[in-house]
Order: sequence, then C-alpha cells, then structure tokens
Amino acid sequence: METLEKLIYDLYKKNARQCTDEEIYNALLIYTKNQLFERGYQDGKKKIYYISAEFLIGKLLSNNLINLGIYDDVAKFLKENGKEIAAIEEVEPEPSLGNGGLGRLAACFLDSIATLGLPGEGIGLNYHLGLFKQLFENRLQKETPNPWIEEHSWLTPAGVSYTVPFRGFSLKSSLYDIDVAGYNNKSIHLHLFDIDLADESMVHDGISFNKKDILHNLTLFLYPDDSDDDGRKLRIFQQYFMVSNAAQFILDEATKKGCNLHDLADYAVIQINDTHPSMVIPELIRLLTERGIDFDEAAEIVSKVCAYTNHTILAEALEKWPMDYLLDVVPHLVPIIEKLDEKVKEKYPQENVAIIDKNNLVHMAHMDIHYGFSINGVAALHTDILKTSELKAFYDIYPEKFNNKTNGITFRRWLMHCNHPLTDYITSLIGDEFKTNATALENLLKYKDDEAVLNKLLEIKTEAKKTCKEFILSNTGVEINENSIYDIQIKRLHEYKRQQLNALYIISKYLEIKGGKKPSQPVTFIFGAKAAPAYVIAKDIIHLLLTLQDLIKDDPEVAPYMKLVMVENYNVSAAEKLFPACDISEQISLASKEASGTGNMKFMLNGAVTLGTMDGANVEISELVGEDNIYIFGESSEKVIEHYEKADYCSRDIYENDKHIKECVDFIVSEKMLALGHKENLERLHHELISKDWFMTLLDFNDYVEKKDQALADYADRKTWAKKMLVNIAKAGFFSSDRTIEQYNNDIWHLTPAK
Ligand code: GL7
Repeated sequence: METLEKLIYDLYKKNARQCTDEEIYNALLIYTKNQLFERGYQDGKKKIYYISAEFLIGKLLSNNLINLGIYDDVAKFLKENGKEIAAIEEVEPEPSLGNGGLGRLAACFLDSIATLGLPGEGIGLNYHLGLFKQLFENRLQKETPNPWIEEHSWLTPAGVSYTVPFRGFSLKSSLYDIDVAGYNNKSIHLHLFDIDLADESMVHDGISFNKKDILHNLTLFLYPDDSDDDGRKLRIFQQYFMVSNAAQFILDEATKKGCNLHDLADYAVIQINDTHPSMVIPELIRLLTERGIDFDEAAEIVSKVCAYTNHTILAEALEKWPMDYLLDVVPHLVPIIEKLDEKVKEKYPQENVAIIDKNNLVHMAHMDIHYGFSINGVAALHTDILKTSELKAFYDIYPEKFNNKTNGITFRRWLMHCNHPLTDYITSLIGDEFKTNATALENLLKYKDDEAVLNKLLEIKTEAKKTCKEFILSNTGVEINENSIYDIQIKRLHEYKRQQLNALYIISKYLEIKGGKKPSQPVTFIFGAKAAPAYVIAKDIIHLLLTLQDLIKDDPEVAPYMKLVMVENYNVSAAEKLFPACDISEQISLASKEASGTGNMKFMLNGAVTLGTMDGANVEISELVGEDNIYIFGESSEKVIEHYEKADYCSRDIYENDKHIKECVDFIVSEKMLALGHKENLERLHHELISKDWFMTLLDFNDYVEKKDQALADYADRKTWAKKMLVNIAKAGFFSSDRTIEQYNNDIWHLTPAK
C-alpha cells in the first residue's frame, strides 16, 4: 500500500487519515486505473466483439479491487486510517448505461471474458444521462436525468475517432474506454463511443429534449422515448452510430494484425446482443465493398463473423423499422438491405422469413438470422420456444444455427463483492476453489444436516437483513422489521413480470388481517422497478404499489404484521444490498414470457428460496435444487402458448366467477385506495385487469396464493428452511457466467484463451 500512500500524499499533501472520503475515492480511482493499465490487456489474433446498446456495469471500484486481488489490503489500509471502504464506495456515482437484465448480462459477460483470458471487447455508447433516474412524487414515477460522468471517472479517452455518415451530414465520434478487470487476470476494454457536442443543457421538464437535434442529443439518453416518429428515428441514429463505429474499429484492428479482409472471420467474431446492433451487418458489407470486395463475397464474409442472441419473444423488442425511416437516416444502407432481402426471397419466398415485409418494414432479427452463423436463446425453455414456435420458420431452414446458452452471472460481483460475510464463511468451509470453479460450491452439500453450519447461514442472513433495513430506511424513509420475512421482487416493471400479481396477493393478505386473521410471522414485501416512461399501465402498477405502501404503513391494525416498500431508483447498487437480504425470491412471470431472468440466479446464490413459475431459467433452477427447495406454481408455458393461439383466455370470466379474486381486484378502486391514490391511474389498471389482462394474472392467482402461503408458513421451521438455503447456494454454480462464456466460446466464438 506504499504506492497508494505516496499517491495520496502527492495529490493532497496530507495523509489518508486527514483526507475526505471524496479525496480517498479519487486517489483510489487513479491508483486502480494505474494498476489495471500496468497489468495489461488480453490480446490474440481473433477477438470477440460484444456489441450492445447497454452495459449495466454498476459501480466499479470494489469490483476492480477484488479482481485485482487487492481488496482486502486496501480495506485494511483504509481501516488503519480511520476510513470504511463501504463509505468510500458511496462516493462513486453508478454509471447509468443500462436498463435491465440484458444490460447487466452484458456486464457480467465482460467480467467473465476477461477472467477466462479471452481476447475481447465490449462496444457500446457513452450515454451522458443514462436511462433516467426514478423519483417518486405524489406516488407516481417521475423521470429525471441520471448524470454520472464526473471530471475524474473510469472513462479514459482513447484518442480514436471515426466519421459516421448520415443523410445530408456526418458525425465525428470520440472513443472512451473503461477497463474491465479479469479476476486474477488481465483486463479487456469496454469501448464507448460518443459525440463531441453532446449538450446536456437542452434537457428540460424531466427528460424532455429536442429529438431532432442529433448533433447535440445523440448520446444523451439510453432508449429515448420512441412514442413518436422523431423518437424512433433518434433510436436509429443511435444504433447506426454505434455499429458504424464498431465496424470501422473492428476492420482497423483486424487489418493492423494482417487481415486481408477476405479472412476477417479469422480475426473477428461479433456477438449481436438483441437486435439493437443488427445494422452492423449491412454496415460491414458497405465498408467491405468500399474496400474492393464484391457484394456477394462481402455478404458471405459477414455471415461468418456475426452471431445473434435473442433475449425475448415479446414482439415489442423484435425491432422492425419502417423503410422510410431508414431512407431518412441511413439511405446508404437501404440498397444493401434490399439486396440482402432479394437474395433471401430467391431462396425462401415465404413471407414469414422475409427481411422486408409487404408493409415495407425491415425485420432486424430476420436479417440477423439469415446473415449470421449462430442464433441463441438465453435459457433452455426459451431456446425451445424459439425453435418450436416464435422462430420456427427459421429453425426449419437453419436448424444447425440454433443453440442455447443459458444465462449466467458473475460471482465476483454477485457473491464476493455484495456478500462478504457469506463469501468468507463459504471459504472457511470449502476453501476458495469456488471463486474460479463455481461448481465447487456443491461441496457445501456435505453440510446439509450440520446444525452449526445451518445456524451460521441464518445468522449471516439476519445480518444482511439488518444492513438492508438501513438501506431501505435511507432510501424510502420506511422502517422495516429485520425479524420479518423479506419477500423481494426487483426487476424492470412489466406486465409480463406480474408485479400486479404480487400486489393482489398483498391486498388479499391485507384483507385477511383486517378480517382478524393475523399471520404467525410478519412479512415485508419489497419491490424495486423502473417503468419505461411511455408505458402507461406499468406506471399505474407503480402507483398501485406506492399507494398500498402508504395505506398499510398507516394502518396500525396491519402494519405490525406486514409492510410493503418500494425502493426508489432501483439500480445495481440497490440490488447489491437487496440480494443478500432476501428470504423469498419472486420470479412470477407468465410462463413462456421471461426469456431467462438473471435476478433469480443472484437470489439463489445468496441463499434465497425461489417462488416462481416454470419460466425462463426458473426451470433449470428447479431441476437443480429439486422440488423440496423451490416453490413452483402456475400454468405451464405450453398451456399459456395454447391460450394465446386459441385466444380463449378471458379474465372477466375468472373475475366474475371467483368471489375472492373479485374482492381483491375491486379493492384497487375501493374507497380506501381512492382516498390516497389517483382515480385515473387506479381505475385504468382495474379496467385493464378485468377486460384485458394480457399476461393472465388472474389465471394464476389462486395457485400463487396457495404456494406463497406455503412458503411463508415453511419459513417458521428455521432448520428446514436453512437447509433449503444451503442447497440453493450449493447448486448455484451452474449459473456462473464463466460457464456461460465458456459455452459461447466452445460453440460459437472459438477463441484461444491466454494461459
Ligand atoms: C431480457 C429478458 O427479458 C430476460 O429474461 C433475460 O434474462 C435478459 C438477458 O438475457 O434479457 N430481454 C430484454 O429485452 N431485457 C431483458 O432483461 C431487457
């Protein structure tokens, strides 16, 4: 720590003890960046370029210290100087470069790519104001900018710039790099492209801004509002800016290493993360033909370089751009896309696999599948659904391209960083092999009946709940009971994830308590979720939750037995406090709709027990832990898909024929609720549930109530519960992103890891 001490003195002419937390943070930032630089970067002839609209990387200081292997030394040094590393961590702003699981997955993947010694890079955009910062005002979500870039930050200007052509003008880019450290290994780069003239001052009234002013707005926000033409076009501007920079960068790197462009596939493999980066296909073809390669060969080269990951079957996320938009923004890509489409239509004339459909919409995923060599889903069930229903027409043509890569999470952040006490205890029991070989966690199983071990797990959980209680108090102002059961649902807000189902359960409990039936153990229901700014019903669900929160909190008959709290501005930092503290993990999406989920894995790893449907990776979790260690409910994905095909689901029938369901649903617009909440929001949501309920909340309600009551009752038997916790932790190894990345590499990328 001598160099750190010296650095602090050089910077501030005082020693660590006399510095503020801000000064220590800045010194550590410089110190860590230097360490990363000195360690060097993964390199090799062929590289993986992971292109993604989002990288939800979270705060970086502690994670970098862990991966550099100096966390304990730094923490000790700080302690000796009267500082707490946890307080220093609070100084760091969280980079706001992502939205949900897809972006967090990309961040976990970079950690694993570096850790496994694979040459690779992430490529994305440097959004100055992030997705948005969520505030609650009047029990409603309010969006405000989320600035995170400070004078000193993890970003390093790379001195790289390209020109990106648009219709009638072009834009110069600047590249900023963030180092992503491998665990006990070299780093890789996250490359974030930016414009030079981004003007944050144009944002007013929350997150409004002039959507046409591309020169100044291109990198302000991730996923700008796309409810009008200008917003949708702005997304195309962003996507093309991202992939044109990426393509130019990749070709530059390859040619510097001796690539003659014909052999590009020996130098580069591109993973297209969802459809946002799909225009990299025509862009690479454009650049290759500009450099003298004929069109057909260029298309063939690109087809050997690009692989596509599908993250959802929800139609809204399978982007289809009107040709007119493309003509307006990137007219030079249009003839290329048309040629690609013609080639497809010559071989496969059926409409459902066309790139350009009869309404002149360009299907980005279709282009990826025809002109990529691999397409993967993100959990076993999801990949099956792609093959047998959503993308069946493509699977019939290209069965060999389809493969599954079940998602994973990096244990460095989601165990070692966010849960030091559990990590240390596991290490004391089974050594630290699990840090590099996650399946070694199974060695814990031999303690399954060891009372001392089970008690210690419970003790660690209680401590985490206390820490979380402090966080919740400072975030929401609500004081929760650390001796209550923590039942947690944290994820984006979407009707398919069914936060509304959880809310209806809470209503039914509330009514039970009011009717005199007191639960034997108090429960705290914790939520965290951002809703897309233009998603009206999702915001109504937030309003419902915030209204219920106050109703319960202020009712002395109910408050001792249950609480509801909704964390404001749920993000990675909040997640790190919530996962370790959870008892019951809510994974209650409508079966078939959650492609994988990754929060489910983080909960399990931290000793929570899942209450969930047979959806996404829950299916694999349930196979691994066995039925005694998970609570499964709800309609199967086959049945759900059948309901959609037959269009025979009618929520009103259920509502009218089930007294209890009707009572709970109607409570949303009861006098008590309307006295606190807004009539418009609550009535709209009530109406939605009865007349539409696209994601079949009422269908699964009774089964959900039964299984959740069971889980809450089982909690009382502490020893049996602790055993469930232990089995969940022990079986979580499969969900390490190191395993996922190894599979991507073996099956798709074929890179040589550094020794
Ligand atoms: C998502 C899926 O909804 C989620 O189930 C999956 O775990 C994640 C990563 O593969 O991708 N798809 C998507 O569009 N978002 C997701 O989180 C935002």
